[in-house]
Amino acid sequence: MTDIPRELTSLEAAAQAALEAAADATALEQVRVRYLGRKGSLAAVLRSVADLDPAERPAVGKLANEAKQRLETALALRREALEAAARAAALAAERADVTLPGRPIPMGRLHPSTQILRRICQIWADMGFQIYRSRDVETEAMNFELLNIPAHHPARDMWDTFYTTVDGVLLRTHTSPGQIRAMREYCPEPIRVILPGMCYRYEQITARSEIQFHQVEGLAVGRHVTMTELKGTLVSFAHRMFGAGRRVRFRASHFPFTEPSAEMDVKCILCGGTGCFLCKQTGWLEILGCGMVHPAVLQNGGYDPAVFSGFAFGMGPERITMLRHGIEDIRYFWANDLRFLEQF
Ligand code: 2NM
Repeated sequence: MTDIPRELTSLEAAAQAALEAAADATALEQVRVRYLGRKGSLAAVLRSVADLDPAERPAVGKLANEAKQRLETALALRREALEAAARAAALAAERADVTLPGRPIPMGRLHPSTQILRRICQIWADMGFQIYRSRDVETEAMNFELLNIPAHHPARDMWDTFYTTVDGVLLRTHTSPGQIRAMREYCPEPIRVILPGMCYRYEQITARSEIQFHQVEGLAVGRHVTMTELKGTLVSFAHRMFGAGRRVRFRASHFPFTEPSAEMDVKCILCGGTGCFLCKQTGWLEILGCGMVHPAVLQNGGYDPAVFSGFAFGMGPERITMLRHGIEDIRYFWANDLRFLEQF
């Protein structure tokens, strides 16, 4: 009698135990090579079947083949089980907890100058003023001569100017040249426009003066535009901008392009008028300049000053923002420091 059936039984038991013990695909492959591979233990047993007595061969061969079948089935099952476990582990590792709070994405925002500019424009638009845009690069004639500021006149000293390399071409020192362009475009129709935009001045940069800043200028021209309307319109603006109860006063002033000229103050928004550092103990804050358009300027815009009259005004959005928020240095506006910008 041959020992092969017993050998097969113990080999199969050992192989089954090894399969169960294999913890991953690599270990499983080692088990397969060792027991079921071409040079494995089972193959050796099968080869020895050939040496048996021919009468014994079929029955033993059948036993061996059945053992091989069972082991191959067990191997496939074990492989599947290991793969399923690996998949489950991977899924568990990648699992997203949808109940966790999201990561905050920092929000962008508009520059404080843009915010105030939009608010000012909205107020004037509500009052029926059309927004007119004009160029930053201007001619000397538009920026000065046509606004009643002749060359060599001492008034020129009010505007230190960036000139370009082209003779007679400069960066506008105020948005007023755009008013000449608006008048020439719409003359002889009545107009109500505001002109928001950047202005440039060749100055020492300090806490109180920058070389670039915004202006919003306004202009109304018609057959019967009066100083009373100028005052009423600007008081209405001040009430919309600073609150309906805000007290306002006008002081006489001087500009080359208006006559008479004035400046408008509002009661200090910090102390309410009792006096503080913001209003320099005066109780008032200067908000804008204004006046009746000079006849020479109306003429340059194409309007006959004997028939037409107009009022104009100009304000600085950065200055108003500084007053509103108690900002003590105008250089913050263009320094691009997020610690400043993120406060608005
Ligand atoms: C100001 C103050 C007073 C002004 C005048 C004109 C024009 F071109 F129509 F004559 N535009 N803007 C003006 C008047 C501007 O800024 C402080």
